[in-house]
Amino acid sequence: MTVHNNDIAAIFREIADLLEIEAANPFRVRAYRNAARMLDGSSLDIAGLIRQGRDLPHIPGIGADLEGKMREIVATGRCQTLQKLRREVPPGLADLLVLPGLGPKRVKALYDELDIHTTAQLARAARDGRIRNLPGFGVKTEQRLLQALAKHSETGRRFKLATAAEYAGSLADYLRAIPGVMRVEIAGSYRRARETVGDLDILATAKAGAKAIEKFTTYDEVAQIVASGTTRATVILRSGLQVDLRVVPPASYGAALVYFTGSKAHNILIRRLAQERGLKISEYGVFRGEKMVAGETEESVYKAVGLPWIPPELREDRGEIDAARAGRLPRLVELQDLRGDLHCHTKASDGQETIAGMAAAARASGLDYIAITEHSRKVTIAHGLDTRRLLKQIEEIDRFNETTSGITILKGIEVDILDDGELDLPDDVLGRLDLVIGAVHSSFGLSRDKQTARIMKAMDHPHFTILAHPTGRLIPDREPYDVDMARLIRHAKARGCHLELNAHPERLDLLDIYCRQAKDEGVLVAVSSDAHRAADFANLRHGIGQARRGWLEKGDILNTRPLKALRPLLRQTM
Ligand code: DGT
Ligand code: CA
Ligand code: CA
Repeated sequence: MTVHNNDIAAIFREIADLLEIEAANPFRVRAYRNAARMLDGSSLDIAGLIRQGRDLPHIPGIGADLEGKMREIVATGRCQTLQKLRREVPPGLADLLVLPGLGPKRVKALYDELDIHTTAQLARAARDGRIRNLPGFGVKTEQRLLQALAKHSETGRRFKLATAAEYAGSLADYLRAIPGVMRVEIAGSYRRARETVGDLDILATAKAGAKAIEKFTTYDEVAQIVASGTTRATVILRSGLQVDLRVVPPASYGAALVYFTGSKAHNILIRRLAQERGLKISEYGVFRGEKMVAGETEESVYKAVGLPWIPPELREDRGEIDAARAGRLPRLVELQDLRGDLHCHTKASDGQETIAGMAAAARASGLDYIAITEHSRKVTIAHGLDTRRLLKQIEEIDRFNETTSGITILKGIEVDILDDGELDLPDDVLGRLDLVIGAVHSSFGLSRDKQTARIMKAMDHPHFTILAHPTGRLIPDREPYDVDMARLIRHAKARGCHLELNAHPERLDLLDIYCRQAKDEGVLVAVSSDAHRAADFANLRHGIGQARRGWLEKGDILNTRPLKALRPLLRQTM
């Protein structure tokens, strides 16, 4: 039984939810949530270490009790504590928690006061106007719940790319190890690096296809076999993730890869190009009459329709065909192009590591510099820094740089942009830093005009360097706030500041379409990890995926610069 970090995190999160519905001790609830957050998105393979009988590194917040539960989950796939809670809490209540705006306290109130324990009951009560009278709810909440319920039923469940990657990685390894299997590639939205995926589409070539399919359906994470034949099968994993596998002959591999990588809109354009040339294109190959003229590689398929190979991240019908035909496809940025990371936290605010710990991890990831950018004082839950503590950290970093070679630490801050567009720390201390990242962490509901004006005013600040996670979206819980991004991009250009592409799996913000607008306006994008622990530098690869979806090249990214070329770019040009 293979258990992933994400599985343990999901169990801890469910325990926390159910405990909270039971009004358990808040510290206990928080311990489970913190542990879940630590596990989620961390690239340290906790389950693997436990399986191999190795000691776990000391993880802040994970004591003997939680470690014991992790061992239990890895060994058995279950957790007694959760089983017990599930018996105690009415079924269905936990399902309500996935709706944005519904935390455990509200779910408990809905249950206690109105006997609501399913989404259907909730929808009915909201339509009847019965929710608004509950203490702490109101008309606005009721309307938001109705919207959330509508969206919930139409989109179903999508997986964050980083979460899907956990499952995809071990499944692909498993498939590659099956005797007779030759090639395995994960296609679909996953290969296009979309921020969420609806399901995994896996393509394989194999000597004995039926045998490979049988092995696939008996993978130990399979919870349900939806369909199974000699060349294809569909299963649902325990995590709820659906996986389609198709086994194709090697001669069709390229054609099948183009087809199943999509997007659908891209495929339709390719098919039209083929028709114009008297060709027929399908997942089996490119045909002139009965004769197959291409299909073994993707290159051969694109060549048959008169195009160079197009990187998967561009295959969204956003002008990639015209660019390819004109020989103007971008040379997309790659992970190895990054020289540094401009957004990291340490223990001084809400991170887990010391400065030295983060520096060592960054160096091990091949980076030459990182910026330490703690939260500012307004973010009290993240233990944000005031002037005094920031000055202390500045000294600490100076000392570190004097005594350490191989990596340089830049002094920064993730300063809150206040409601009125002012920054949360005084000018003189900001002026002593190498860079200032401005971030919106409050008042997401401002009108478009106010939000835009607020952020533009922050950019006017002489020390402002980079706008953090520019739309504020959190996948799947928070939509981007309403802001005129085109104006922000033009303003950034005018002020000589930059936009961040935050690589945290829940953010991937700047969004791809805005990356491209930034590039068109000549505004540089900083692909940053927002690392809170050593393992988080691994998230940079998802940021690069998003940057590639935004057509960004090495030169469009701020932190592909060597330190010397970077420094002048951190000062506003005025
Ligand atoms: P997802 O799973 O919702 O994140 O998005 P995709 O793009 O992975 O979509 P999926 O899994 O439904 O199908 C995988 C690929 O198969 C899709 O990107 C393109 C191709 N495909 C699926 N259905 C059609 C179709 O009706 N026509 C064409 N031309 N291609 C299709
Ligand atoms: Ca898919
Ligand atoms: Ca699919």
